[in-house]
Amino acid sequence: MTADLFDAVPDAPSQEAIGEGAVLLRGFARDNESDLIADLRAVIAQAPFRHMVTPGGHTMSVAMTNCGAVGWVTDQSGYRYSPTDPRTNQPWPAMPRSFHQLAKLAATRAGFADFVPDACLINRYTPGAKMSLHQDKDETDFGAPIVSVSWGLPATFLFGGLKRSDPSRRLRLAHGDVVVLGGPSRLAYHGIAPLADGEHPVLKRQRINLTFRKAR
Ligand code: MD3
Ligand code: FE
Repeated sequence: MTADLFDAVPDAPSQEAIGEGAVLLRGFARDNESDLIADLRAVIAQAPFRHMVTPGGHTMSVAMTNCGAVGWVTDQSGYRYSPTDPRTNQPWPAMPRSFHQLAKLAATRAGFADFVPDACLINRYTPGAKMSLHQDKDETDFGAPIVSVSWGLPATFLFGGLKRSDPSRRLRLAHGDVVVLGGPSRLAYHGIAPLADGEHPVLKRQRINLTFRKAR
């Protein structure tokens, strides 16, 4: 009877170990979300989302952009970090202070107080978009964690092991959830299942994921 009312009330932030060096901070990015989302809109006004092409020639279903000193790019010639947006050959937008602060606070909470991100990859999923199982290996220092922030529609996160064939756990990532991936989990295989349709009150029919990295 009152289920709808209760569903609209966010749970209190919580902290859960989901693997060795991996911490899920539910609701951690919900506090100052209107400032963060305003800063996100300014970044994407400068560097719009685009569908990049993999070295294998496939166009990704996830649209991407970046902010920070370097940004992750892929094209026919490979994956790499670039100081400039290949669309304009201009530097990527600076990382907003609000983003940097959020990433540092989350990393500190998970035991990585010296984390200094220099790259923030921004992924946009619309219904049906997915990210196949992969490892993040284009960075120089695997001792630094990756901090992931989710906003908008919920997604099923596939969290595997160090081998592609290891079984994956399925975890639901919802608006405001943050995951810190450090230690042995830093090189775990992971992906996102095809996004289910829905409508988020703020972000409508999309999911946005930020991943903060120390790329170089
Ligand atoms: C586990 N992004 O951008 S975030 C990516 O939701 C990426 O858009 C997904 O995978 C997304 O590379 C997943 C969670 C995540 C990020 C990095 C990881 C999980 C990870 C690195 C190692 C292990
Ligand atoms: Fe990844």
